[in-house]
Amino acid sequence: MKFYNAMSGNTKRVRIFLAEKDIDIPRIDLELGRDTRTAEYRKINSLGEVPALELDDGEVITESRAICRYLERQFPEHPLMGRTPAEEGKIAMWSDRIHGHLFMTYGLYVRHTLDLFDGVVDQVPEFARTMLKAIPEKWTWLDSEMSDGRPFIAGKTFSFADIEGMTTMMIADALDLGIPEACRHVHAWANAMRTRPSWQA
Ligand SMILES: N[C@@H](CCC(=O)N[C@@H](CS)C(=O)NCC(=O)O)C(=O)O
Repeated sequence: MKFYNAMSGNTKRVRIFLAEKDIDIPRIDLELGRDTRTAEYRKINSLGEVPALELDDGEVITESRAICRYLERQFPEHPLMGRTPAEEGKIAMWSDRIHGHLFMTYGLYVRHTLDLFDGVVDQVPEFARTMLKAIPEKWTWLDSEMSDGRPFIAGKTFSFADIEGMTTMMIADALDLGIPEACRHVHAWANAMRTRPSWQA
């Protein structure tokens, strides 16, 4: 297998996943916006995006969340997506919520702001401002959800939902647009996530 990687939130999701599962896959490090936009790389992913996972038979899986789902099935030890139907449902629910409401709010802000994405999307500054404004209220929502004292986003055990949260934290740190001070439940969770060896992935 080969893992096509670069410095980005979507690749970080896969790197944390691999580290949590203790899986070692040969990695090809690309520079975002340069190597990802070559004709050669478009043969791997026609969208010119990372991450991508090339399997031993030459098949390629793209989209970070699909890659994680594949890895979960292929390497079932240290399950991160649930052991029972109820756990699976709960973890899928929370990972979708964190991805849709938190990660994508940052993601859309970045796409409509950074020079890197100028031309990739038609950047609309007004839309970027709307996303920026929404960030604190998204964390406040998560804080009220986590005020029940659960240690992890989907409940009692670390899961893919926490990886979605960690991926969002990475972007928040990079942009210096972090978790509001008042969100003490989220801060307690985030501080615990920063101590996990996979945070360095
Ligand atoms: N849905 C995809 C999104 C991947 C994506 O948007 N990757 C961006 C970086 S965050 C990329 O590779 N961009 C390449 C470029 O702009 O040249 C996933 O989850 O993997």
